[in-house]
Amino acid sequence: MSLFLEASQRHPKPENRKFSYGTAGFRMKADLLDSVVFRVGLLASLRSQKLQGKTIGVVITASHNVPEDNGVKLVDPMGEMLEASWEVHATSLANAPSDEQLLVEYENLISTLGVNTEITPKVVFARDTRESGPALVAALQDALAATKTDFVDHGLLTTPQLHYLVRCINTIDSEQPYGEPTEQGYYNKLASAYRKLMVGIPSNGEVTVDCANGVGAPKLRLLAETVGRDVFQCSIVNDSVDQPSKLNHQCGADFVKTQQRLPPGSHVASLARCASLDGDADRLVYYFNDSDGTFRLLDGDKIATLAASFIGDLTKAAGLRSLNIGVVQTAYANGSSTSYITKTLALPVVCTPTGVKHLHHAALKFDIGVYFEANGHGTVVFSNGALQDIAEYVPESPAQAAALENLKALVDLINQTVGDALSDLLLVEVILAHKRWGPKEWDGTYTDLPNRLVRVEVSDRTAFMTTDAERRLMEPVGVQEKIDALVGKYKQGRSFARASGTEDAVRVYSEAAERGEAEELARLVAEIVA
Ligand code: NG1
Ligand code: ZN
Repeated sequence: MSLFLEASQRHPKPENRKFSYGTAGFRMKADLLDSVVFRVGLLASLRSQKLQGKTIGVVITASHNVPEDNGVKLVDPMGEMLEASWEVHATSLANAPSDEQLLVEYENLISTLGVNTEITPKVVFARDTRESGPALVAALQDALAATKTDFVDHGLLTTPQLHYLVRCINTIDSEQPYGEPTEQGYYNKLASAYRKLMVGIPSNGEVTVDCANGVGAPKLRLLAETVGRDVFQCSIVNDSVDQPSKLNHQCGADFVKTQQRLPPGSHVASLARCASLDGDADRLVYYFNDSDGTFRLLDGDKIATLAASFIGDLTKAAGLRSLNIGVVQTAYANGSSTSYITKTLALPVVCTPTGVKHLHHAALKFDIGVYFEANGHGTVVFSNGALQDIAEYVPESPAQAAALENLKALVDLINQTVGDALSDLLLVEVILAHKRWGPKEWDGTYTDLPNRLVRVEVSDRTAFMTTDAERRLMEPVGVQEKIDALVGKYKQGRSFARASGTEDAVRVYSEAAERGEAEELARLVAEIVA
């Protein structure tokens, strides 16, 4: 085990730091991450051995955060987020105070988890465009070498591309291979599905895509080339990946969603479709400038409703009426979107705590589950039963046959492992083309209630304990009653407070019938919480 200790000594843990594997893995200032990434490498290797040598993924990214940050997270064999019960193991390895204690923790995990160390572990990894990426990759490789892990470095990839690769690798010899386990295989799968869906459908013209100056830019370019300009025209902006300080700066999905305005410097014609990705291309939002110049955001809720309505129509047209379709949201979903789904689309809605792993698992309970966070992270998942029904159904008319073919292509177009901005972009483009809708028609499906999200600095955010999918506070005692009394005074008022899982703050969300009221409600709830 001296190999282990020697390697660990090269990656000392910063003193007096407590790390925690949260909703986005570990995420912080990049210069604190070296030991954390090394230790995540150790855990990736153990997880692979525990799962009989299945391939585990590691992504080095801090998504929409500032360029100085970075992060690391694990991907499970089916391309899902790390199983929740292993998050504590990640946390305990990351916090071992010395190299020797790290070794003790590591061996402890081997025995308590019953890991067979004879099995050769397999890991694949990739990173985003941050400057700190290569050094962190070196720390990861050090851990993988020390544990004699077989690994493949996939260089720069979007987060969802790595999820795709992991699933492909682990299903290659199964009855349901997910796809060819290469980056080009990813483009080919999406492009071929997109082209099938666009047969006989007039193209909807160009979409302008802001790539947050991140990894999405070169990857979208490759995807667009594979799809072909005859059916997919996109203009790529904010693609300066060679200037790392520009990443997510005044652009990208998080900027557009939180600021509710165009990235400065964008010049778009009114009613032209625009979209923004985030720094690792797993979030997507759309927007446009209306004819009177007002900015209109088409966020994750609007993407979810668009997808759910299209898939609902398609399954009916294909004759697969028995498939149950549901939508999963979080408390941040605009109340108007929830009413639209339940009343107009007549589909069930489930609300889960924040964090896509919660949404993903809830979505798997439907035959077809559509899930999106309002910030644009989401996808659609098809159950095995639904996939089987779709594969085996014998259409009773040419119209049913055509719809069924489209449904099959849609299954391939959607990255079912995780929310994927590139796959979601093609999905939205297909649906708009089929419906012959511009952004205004899409926006017109329902009107968002005015809303406000504020960040409140508190002395101890762990004091804020929630229930009911984070919509109600149980602690500090008495706070929820005060919020309730306030909310009751506002027409269509709704507000909640919860501790952020990624920042040291409490977030307060509010909505109400009028803009001024939503803002006032947020301010007053923030005062209660502070
Ligand atoms: P926190 O910081 O727990 O609110 C944020 C986002 C989540 C999710 C995670 C992971 C909001 C309000 N919250 O979580 O939706 O994306 O980051 O990145 O957007
Ligand atoms: Zn992201």
